Amino acid sequence: MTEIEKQILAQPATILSQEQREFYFENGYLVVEKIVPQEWLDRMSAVTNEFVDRSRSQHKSDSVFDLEPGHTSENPRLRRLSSPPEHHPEYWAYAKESIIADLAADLVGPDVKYHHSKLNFKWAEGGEEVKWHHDISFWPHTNYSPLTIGTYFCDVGPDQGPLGVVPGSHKGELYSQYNDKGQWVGCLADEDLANLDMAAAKFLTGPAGSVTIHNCRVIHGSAVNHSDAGRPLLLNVYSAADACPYTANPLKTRFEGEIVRGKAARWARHDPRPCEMPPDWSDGYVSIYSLQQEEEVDDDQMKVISKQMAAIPSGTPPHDADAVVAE
Ligand SMILES: O=C(O)CCC(=O)C(=O)O
Repeated sequence: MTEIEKQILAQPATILSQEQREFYFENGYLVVEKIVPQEWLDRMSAVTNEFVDRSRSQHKSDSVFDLEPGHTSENPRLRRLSSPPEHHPEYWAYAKESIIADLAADLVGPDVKYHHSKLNFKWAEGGEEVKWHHDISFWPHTNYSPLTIGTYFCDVGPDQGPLGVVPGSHKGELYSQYNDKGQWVGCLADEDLANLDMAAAKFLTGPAGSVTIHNCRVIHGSAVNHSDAGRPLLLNVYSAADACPYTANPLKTRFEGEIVRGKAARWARHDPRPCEMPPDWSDGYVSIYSLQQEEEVDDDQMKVISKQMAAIPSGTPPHDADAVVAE
């Protein structure tokens, strides 16, 4: 166990047992079943249904709605709602006020910073796969505390494309997510996967209200949803307050950098292990799906996306500005 992990464990937890915290440090992931109160699930499902309805008038993916091929107004098929808190206060209330921010504090320490969110739908009968990847090289930070907390709104079984993780891979190598032509593809190469023990992957199923937690280095992905039930998974990303991003957030939000538990950091913590840099997405980003599937994004689409991103205010500074002024 690292010194930082020991320090985190020495602080009292709000929700998790010491055993669960140790399991996360050892394996890089955790599932906590049925932890989200029904009231929150109802609120999240209600607002999500509104967005599915809104997507009916959408014909191309943009920086809000990422559409699966085959999406129509009669039969909406969303891959992702990007940055949900940017589009509805209910999602931000969930990210900030619910127990998921407490879960983050149990695992990164009492001072917790928000980074971004996304809602991956994995629609019934064909919802797209997510290829095996590390998150952190999409949004590098000065240390590897960032983690993603996924909330299952519905029961998720093995045929619905549950989130899959490779236990312990957060301690291993960070593999390149560029192809041999130097293009960012946002997933590991087949040659690298062939050298990993992919048979050890665990698929995180659970009843509605369960959460999945995975560290930003852990190799993870999910299969096509072949079942007749969707798999909406709301993913919220937090870090320790002393982890500072040094690239543009692909899912830009005014809430980036907000301290959701505890206090801001005066000092940034730097992990000596290097991190691969992503392309510069400050002008526009669609989603991991369109990158991994190597989909064409036309110029008109890109113009819309750039305009949408430019309209979002930047997040708060990631340092303790008030404390500096007070000195
Ligand atoms: O939705 C999933 O199954 C995986 C999502 C994921 O890894 C991502 O969006 O980065």
